[in-house]
Amino acid sequence: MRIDIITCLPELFEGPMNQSIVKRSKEKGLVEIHIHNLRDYSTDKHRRVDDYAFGGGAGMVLSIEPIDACISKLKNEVKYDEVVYLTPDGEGLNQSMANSLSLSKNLILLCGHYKGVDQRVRDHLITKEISIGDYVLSGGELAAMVLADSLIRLIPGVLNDESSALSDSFQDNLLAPPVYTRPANYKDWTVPDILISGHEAKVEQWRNEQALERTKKRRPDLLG
Ligand code: 6GU
Repeated sequence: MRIDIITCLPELFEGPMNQSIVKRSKEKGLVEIHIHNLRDYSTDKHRRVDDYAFGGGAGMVLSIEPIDACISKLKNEVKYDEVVYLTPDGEGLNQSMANSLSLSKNLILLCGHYKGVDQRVRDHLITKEISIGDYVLSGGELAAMVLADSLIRLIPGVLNDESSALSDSFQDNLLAPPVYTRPANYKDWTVPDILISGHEAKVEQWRNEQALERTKKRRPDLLG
């Protein structure tokens, strides 16, 4: 998978996109991430990428020209499955959306800032609008990283078997069951006997029950 991220704050991506699972997926050649500084596509002498809103009101709006210049350049080189705009009024990200987007070969993620982007960007250049939850972030960058991470870990070969994505919370509309590791007894806080029994089928059954119990208690909405 190739992910092209368009942002006014490219530095924000340096940490999160170069650690842990995302780092290893790049090293394995399974993922390419290209960060594009929107300012590099400004024709303004001060490299400005935003302007005042027509009709007035507080807050600057990202202009269409640098965004179109960047997206057009990328589209000349690569065929994209989706051009995604991260925005709080987009469709809510969930595991089933992540599963289907993880099958993409090439994606553009556009990070908005300030008061958003010129509506004509959304009308003519964007194919999908995604929000990561009902709260407002200062910009789309953290949301783009959340989305990228959720997709990358689903690519075959990115996770090893023991951390398989299939047992994650939400993957079958159930939260994940509790997990334990050594020591089996810490300050008399003990591990459920069944997990130490060596009885695989019973462990499996216990985990299913716990997952269902947790989901009922914490997220009954997932059970429908
Ligand atoms: Cl995608 N962007 C911003 N700025 N805030 C958000 C969001 C996105 N998703 C939830 N809040």
